[in-house]
Amino acid sequence: MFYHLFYPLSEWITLFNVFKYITFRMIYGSITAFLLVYFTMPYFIRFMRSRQFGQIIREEGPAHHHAKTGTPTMGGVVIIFGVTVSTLLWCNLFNPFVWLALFTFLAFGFIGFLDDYLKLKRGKNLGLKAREKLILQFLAVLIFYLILFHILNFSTTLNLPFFKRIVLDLGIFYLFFAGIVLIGSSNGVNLTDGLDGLAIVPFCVVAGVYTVLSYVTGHIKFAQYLYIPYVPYAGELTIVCAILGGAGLGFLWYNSHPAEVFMGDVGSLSLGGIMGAIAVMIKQEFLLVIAGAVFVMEAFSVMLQVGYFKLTGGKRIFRMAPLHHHFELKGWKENKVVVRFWIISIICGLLALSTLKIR
Ligand code: 57M
Repeated sequence: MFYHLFYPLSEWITLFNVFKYITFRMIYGSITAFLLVYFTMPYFIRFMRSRQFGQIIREEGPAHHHAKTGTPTMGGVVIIFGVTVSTLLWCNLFNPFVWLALFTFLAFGFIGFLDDYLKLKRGKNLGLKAREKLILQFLAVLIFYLILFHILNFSTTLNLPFFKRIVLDLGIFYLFFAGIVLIGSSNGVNLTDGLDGLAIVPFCVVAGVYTVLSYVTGHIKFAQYLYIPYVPYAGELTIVCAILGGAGLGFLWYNSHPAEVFMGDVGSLSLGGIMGAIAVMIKQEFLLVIAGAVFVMEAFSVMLQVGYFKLTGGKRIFRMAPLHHHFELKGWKENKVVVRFWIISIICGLLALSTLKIR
């Protein structure tokens, strides 16, 4: 909104020319999102406590997790509020990618909200069934795919890191590829969100990496110089990624150990979903695997554990899945696990950015 309100006035007030620049709006969008979450969250926490809407802890969890019973959850509602308001304030609202990213964010957030609400209503950690969640997620992906490829006529060619000359055209199969990216990243964040601050910092790292990737992808000279596909609408996603990072830091203020609030599935699914959508829209899906390696590790640890458990009639590879619980049961304190996973995510974020020069 500010872009549409103030930039046209730059003819009379030169200062307002700054509203044209993505870098300016990226910084202030991020700060706006941080402040919106920072100032709103205490009221949300108070509201959830007054209604006794607290987390129900799973039985099979590590013993010390039971001390967290009753911690307010669904803090993702405040993240969604901060991101949505900040995006509407600072982005160019004529950019279709901004609306498509917001749609994905809210669609996955709605699925997570349903899951959280059912858990609270039933008083058990039993929300949507895995199958129901997957069907709803795929429905959201289908709408995302139809808008992106059939209304916006987006290219179905796939861009690979390191190999600038290889271009694969997936055609209709991009629907399934997009499904893997969006549902994979959404569930990856969801599974990772099992310790205080564990999911939100790696998410902020990925948001930072994709802030840079969106900027260079939407800038024709940088895209040509780096041999990456130039995507005209991608530039505004720089601001959306920075806003996501700012909102994430606002949430971290309250989710850091000992957490005063959990994000809930409404937060984890929406954050993972929008990040997957942005990766598809700027044609940098594979770098999500590198930058989001913590989420990939956690999801794979579950797949390996559950698969091996079923194959061997109850044997385990890890002491417990996801991976963060394995280290907890090995005797690492919660904060030790969390900070070490943060370090890994920062290194992986830097590696992801380095691939831009290795092509
Ligand atoms: C998502 N949710 C946390 C909170 C958060 C197949 C199986 C691996 C699935 C998996 C599962 O159910 N995962 C669900 C993880 C939960 O957090 C809530 O969920 C939201 C995110 N979706 O926002 O609302 C618990 O995590 C803890 N937490 C914190 N701080 C935070 O900031 O301490 C969360 C955020 C919260 C709180 O205790 O209650 C979760 O872990 O459920 N299942 C599991 O992850 C279980 N693992 C398991 O069953 N492993 C078996 C299987 C694979 C054979 C095995 O390895 O033998 C673990 N779940 C829990 N504790 N709660 C077991 C340990």
